[in-house]
Amino acid sequence: MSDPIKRIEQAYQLASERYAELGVQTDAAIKNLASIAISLHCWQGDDVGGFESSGEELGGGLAVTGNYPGKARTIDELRLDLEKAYVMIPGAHRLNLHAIYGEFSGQHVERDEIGPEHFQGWIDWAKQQQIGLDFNPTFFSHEKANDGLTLSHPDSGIRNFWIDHGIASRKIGAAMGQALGSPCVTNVWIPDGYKDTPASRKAPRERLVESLDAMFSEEIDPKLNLDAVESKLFGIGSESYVVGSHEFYLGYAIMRQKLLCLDAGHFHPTEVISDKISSVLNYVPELLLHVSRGVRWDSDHVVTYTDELQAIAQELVRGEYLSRVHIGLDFFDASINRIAAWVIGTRNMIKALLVALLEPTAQLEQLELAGDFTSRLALMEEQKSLPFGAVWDYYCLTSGVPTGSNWLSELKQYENKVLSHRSNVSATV
Ligand code: RNT
Ligand code: ZN
Repeated sequence: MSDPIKRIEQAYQLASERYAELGVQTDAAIKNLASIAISLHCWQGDDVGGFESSGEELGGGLAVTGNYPGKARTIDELRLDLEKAYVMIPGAHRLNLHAIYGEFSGQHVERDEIGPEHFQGWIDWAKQQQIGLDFNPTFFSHEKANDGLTLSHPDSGIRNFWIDHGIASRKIGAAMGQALGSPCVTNVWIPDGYKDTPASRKAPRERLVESLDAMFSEEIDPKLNLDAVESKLFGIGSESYVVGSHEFYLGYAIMRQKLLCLDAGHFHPTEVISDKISSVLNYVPELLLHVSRGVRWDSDHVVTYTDELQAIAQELVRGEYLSRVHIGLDFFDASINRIAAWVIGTRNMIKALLVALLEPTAQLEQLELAGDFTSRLALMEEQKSLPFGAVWDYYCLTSGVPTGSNWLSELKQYENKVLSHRSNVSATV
């Protein structure tokens, strides 16, 4: 039994029999799992820097800490790093791009002038990698966002500039969706808010509704582009008031039938998005998730295998919501190897989905309906020690990606060969 492949296969066989006793088919779970795409966020690769020539500092109240060497400095480096991440993650996934990651060839292209041509290289690369693309207009790291207001700005010139950026971004999303044959989710997050108590909470919100309506006025085929809106509780510099709060966007998404984006780090610390999914899906057509991990505040830590991550995955599987929920990741950690951050976070998300797919949900629901809460609790607890690790290893093995922590040594080699030769430019501490 020293052959590691054989060991994984045998362990899987035993696990499969164990799950079958509960009426769960591991093969079916694996097959379902393979069809779920996770959208990896490009911005973990370079600390939300992007490739505009203006060299604006990270804004919008976003902060990346750490100065781990090897940050991607060019689009080619970022693609190389992403390719490295994808081969360590089982399944077929997506990439989530921000507008500042266009290929501007050293030219200054204003945000309201960007077009699909600046993302042709990404589209070609995505085709070759066989991944779908998602998109985000960038309403931060820009002189016109420096006072912390964009789409809700009192100055109509500034508002219109950002509306035009949003319009341009939706066209890029549609071009991506068209070229790749899979709808692009274009997500709108703006940093707008006030550090201190506002005199009017009302006016910026009324302006934001108008700006969003103007931005979304052109109908776009949902087969090409889907619009999402993302709320936040507070940010650095917007501690007292955020224009796009949860209630604001929940109402907007319901009223205009847009996708609502729930970011796991954007709520009160004891509030969880796993409990919101089955509520809001009664009213909005689809959801986008920004799976993240807040630590004390919206600190965007790498996604780990937490109770909340498991609860999110359970909700998606139990509610049969997978076709209506787009799963994206959103964290930025510059204190560890940036590719490892992608790999750890994404593998955890997939692992949580696998465990949810291995749950004997029907049985639990029957117990619940019968009022047998003792058995419900007992079975839920027993499940926590079922051999899902053996199924996970087998899934990695048959997907042709490293099993267990074997990906780490591969990544260390890449770090020595490639990352360590990159000069540590503009590290943020
Ligand atoms: C910010 C939002 C937003 C960003 C990305 C970079 O609080 O979570 O989603 O993280 O757009
Ligand atoms: Zn987010």
